[in-house]
Amino acid sequence: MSHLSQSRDFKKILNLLSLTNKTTIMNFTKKNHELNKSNRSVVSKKLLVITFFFICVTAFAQNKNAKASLEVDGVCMMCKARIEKAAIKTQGVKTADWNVDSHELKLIYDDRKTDLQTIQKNIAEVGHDTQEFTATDEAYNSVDACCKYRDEQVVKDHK
Ligand SMILES: [Cu+2]
Repeated sequence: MSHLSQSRDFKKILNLLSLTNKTTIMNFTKKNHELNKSNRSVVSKKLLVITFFFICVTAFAQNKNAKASLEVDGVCMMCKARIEKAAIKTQGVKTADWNVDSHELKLIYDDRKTDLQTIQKNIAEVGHDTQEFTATDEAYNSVDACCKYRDEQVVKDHK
């Protein structure tokens, strides 16, 4: 009888012990989980910052094949040749295509080597007005008679 009760007590103690153990383990796991959670949020914050940084870098990264289109005044195929030559001569410009009807100049250029202002200045220098730069009278006068795009009669004649 006494042996049985002893054994029962022992079992109780064992049970109690294992219960305490379980709670400790559970608490430990919970803590760990919370720690993981907070760690994860720190990691995701870091990721967010890094991602944002890369977006900024990409946005401001220079483009060696930048595309642009601008308006350049002119009237004929001789103008086209002159405009495109002046554009291409600008270091960094890869392609230049001027449309005689729309007056649109399509460009592909390395924006590490040049910019639209430089390109337009060079075009204005050979006598053609661009979106932002007007050719000097001297430059304008240097173009052939059939290219005088500021002359209404010449423009009419080309239509
Ligand atoms: Cu012309």
